[in-house]
Amino acid sequence: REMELDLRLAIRDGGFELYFQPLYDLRADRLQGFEALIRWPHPTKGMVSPGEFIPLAEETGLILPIGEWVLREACRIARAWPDNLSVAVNISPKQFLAPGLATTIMQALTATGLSPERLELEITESVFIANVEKTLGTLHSLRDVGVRIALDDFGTGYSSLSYLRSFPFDKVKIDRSFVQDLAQEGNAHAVIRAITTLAEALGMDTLAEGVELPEQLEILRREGCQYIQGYLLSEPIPSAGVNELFDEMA
Ligand code: G
Ligand code: G
Ligand code: MN
Ligand code: NA
Repeated sequence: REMELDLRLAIRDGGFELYFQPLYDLRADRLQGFEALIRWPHPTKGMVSPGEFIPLAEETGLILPIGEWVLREACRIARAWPDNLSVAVNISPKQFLAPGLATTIMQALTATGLSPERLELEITESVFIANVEKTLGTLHSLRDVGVRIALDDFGTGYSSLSYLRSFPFDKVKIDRSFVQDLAQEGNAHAVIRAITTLAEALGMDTLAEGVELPEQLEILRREGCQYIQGYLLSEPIPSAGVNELFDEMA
């Protein structure tokens, strides 16, 4: 397929870019760090969104070299940030289940000099479906490296609770579908409260994704959600934009 060939060329030629979206700590009232999100400025198609090419990359196995590049690049860029800021990197299911992930991560950390506690890996529940035992083994080996682990898109799978009990995630990222309903009256408040209460009891942080409205932020704060992310604060921005942000903050 044409798109597959283009992906191979982009891998060979360094044709990807990372954008960054702020993760904000409501309780401490400060920036926690940024989530790295890949972008593909395509020579003829313009900016291709990861929603369009990550599935193909997963299917073809090209996610492995792409994922290695993302890790290395995210660590390299974060190394230059103030050292109380972390970077979150999405790890796709095939990448997670491939052998040697812990080694790849250690190499990225060593090569860039980023300390492990500044790197957060985001995984989705779908990795558990493939093989629970193997997933737990990999998660523990990553924990041994010293990186933090977040469960992404929480609530979209079908048996999330059993995974929460099986592994001590550092953070649970509540899917934006729950946040969207927050501005209206209804059960969304109760769902957010239940997730934050449960996560807290299990010693995990909670982050709400897709926060777009001030009303949503206020409700999340009230319901005890510690971290937020969303267009209300900022869209994903290029690395140069992150540096401008630091200049403004200084
Ligand atoms: O960045 P959004 O704006 O378009 O991302 C769309 C989807 O692509 C999200 O589900 C996001 O998790 C995924 N995604 C973005 N960047 C990466 C990446 O570097 N690796 C993987 N595996 N997924 C990514
Ligand atoms: O699947 P994951 O949560 O890793 O991907 C994050 C996705 O959510 C990216 O595509 C990012 O651009 C998108 N996103 C981030 N903030 C918002 C928001 O406030 N509203 C919406 N609709 N999407 C968002
Ligand atoms: Mn994510
Ligand atoms: Na998510």
